[in-house]
Amino acid sequence: MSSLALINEFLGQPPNASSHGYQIDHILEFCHWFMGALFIGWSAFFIFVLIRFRKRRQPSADHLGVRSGISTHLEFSVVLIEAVLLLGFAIPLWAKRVNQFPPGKEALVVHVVAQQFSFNYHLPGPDGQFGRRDVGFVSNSNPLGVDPNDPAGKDDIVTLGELHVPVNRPVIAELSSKDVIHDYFLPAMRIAGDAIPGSLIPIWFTPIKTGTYEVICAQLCGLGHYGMKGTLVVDTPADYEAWLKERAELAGTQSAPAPGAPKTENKPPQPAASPSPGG
Ligand SMILES: [Cu+2]
Repeated sequence: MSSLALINEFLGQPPNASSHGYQIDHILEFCHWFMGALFIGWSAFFIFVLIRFRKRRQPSADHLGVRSGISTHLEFSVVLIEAVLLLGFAIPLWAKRVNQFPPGKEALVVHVVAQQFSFNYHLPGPDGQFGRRDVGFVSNSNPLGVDPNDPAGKDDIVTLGELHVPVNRPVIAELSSKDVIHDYFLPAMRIAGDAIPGSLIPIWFTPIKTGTYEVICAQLCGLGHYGMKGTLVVDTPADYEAWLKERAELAGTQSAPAPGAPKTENKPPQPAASPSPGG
């Protein structure tokens, strides 16, 4: 990291923990320095104008205005730099993020379902298949409405507020919402995406450092918006398997017990996922 990159840290950006994040950081770094230069330049110009065109020196208005071409050249260069930033860096990077998804088999696919005021996670469980979801099955104990009669959904894992992923494996998060527009934002992964009711919006990232990271909602979605803060835990593959196993054992206990599965009947309906009081 060059000393120029310290500007991101100075402005409060958490360290990057994803494989593509450094590209985002380079653009942010450049933008921050560029905006800093513009701020100083325009401020200096403003002060110059205040002094140069003060009333004592300029008692009557000059209707001809500016005669030098400096300001035109300056403004043209600013537009040029901004165009290069947008067309040369921002749009190509964005296009890469939305067009070049990792193959589904290689990636971990997780459904992120936002609601006021938390993020629910739906994982396919050991069989690798998501169970069907229907709004008709939604209840307190089955927040995502996983169909209890669908065999693919029997081992599905549903968690609230906390997601575990293995390090160095691409993660595809499919975002949707149960109520209003939210925005699933992983600052350390340098990725965010809107969760919009009626839409399924995929985003992807590859975590490269184990640790616990912040998940926040980046759309002001209601009074309990602040309470949507959650955690993303990037595990070593062994730790991730252990978490998955633990969750898989609890799976099925959150949906209404189907006939033929009496073992789960007396278990508490929701795993101890410690939902934070949304507010
Ligand atoms: Cu929200």
